[in-house]
Amino acid sequence: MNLFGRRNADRERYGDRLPPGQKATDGWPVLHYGSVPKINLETWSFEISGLVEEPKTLSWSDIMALPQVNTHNDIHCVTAWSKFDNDWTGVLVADVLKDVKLKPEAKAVMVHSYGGYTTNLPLEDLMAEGVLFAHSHNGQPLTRDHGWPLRLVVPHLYFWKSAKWVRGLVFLGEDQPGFWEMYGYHMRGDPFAEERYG
Ligand SMILES: Nc1nc2c(c(=O)[nH]1)N[C@H]1C(S)=C(S)[C@@H](COP(=O)(O)O)O[C@H]1N2
Ligand SMILES: [Mo]
Repeated sequence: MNLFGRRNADRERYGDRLPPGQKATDGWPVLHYGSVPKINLETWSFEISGLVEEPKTLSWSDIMALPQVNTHNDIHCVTAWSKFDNDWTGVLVADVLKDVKLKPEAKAVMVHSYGGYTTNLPLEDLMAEGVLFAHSHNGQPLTRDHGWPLRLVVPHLYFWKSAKWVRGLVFLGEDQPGFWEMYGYHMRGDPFAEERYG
C-alpha cells in the first residue's frame, strides 16, 4: 500500500486520535541527536533552578520515593510517525515540584538533558494533565536508547518536547528556544494543529 493508502487505513483505525499528516507505527523508532549519554544512578541528579525561590536537587531515590503514577497515551513524532497506546510509569511534575516555589515572573521552562539536549515549554504545557517524568514504558524500565533512567513525556505536543535523559528544569521569564526550536522547529508543537516548523 502506498503512503496515502496507509494514512487512510490509519485514519479508519484511529479516527480523530491520528493527527493530520501522521501515520501509525507498530514499532518504536529511536530518534535523537548525538550519542546516548553515560549515566550512573549513584551520581544521577535532577536540578530545579532559574526563577525559583530556592533551587532544589533530587537524587534517584528522591524520585523513586515520590508517588508512582501510570499514564496511557499516544505519541506523535514530527517526522510523521505516531505510536498509539503507550503505558508509562513515573512521577508527576507537580510532585517533582513539591516544595519548589516559582517566582511570579516564571513563565516558561527549559528542560535540560544529560548530553546537552534542551527543549522549551510554556508553564501551562509543563503543568498540563498527563505530563509525566517516566522511568518505565509498557511495564519495562526505559532502555538507554529511549531515555533511561528518566525522560519527560508531554503527550499533547510533538515528541521532540519529550526530552530523554532529563537532568533538570530551568524556569525562565519568557519562552526561549531549545535545541530543535533554534533550528526552526515550532516553539510549541501541537500535533493536531500541525505546528511542525516555525
Ligand atoms: N535528550 C534528548 N531527548 C530527545 C531527543 C534528543 O535528541 N535528545 N530527541 C527528541 C525527538 S526529536 C524525538 S522524536 C524523541 C524520540 O524518542 P524515542 O527515541 O524514545 O522514540 O525524543 C526526543 N527527546
Ligand atoms: Mo523527533
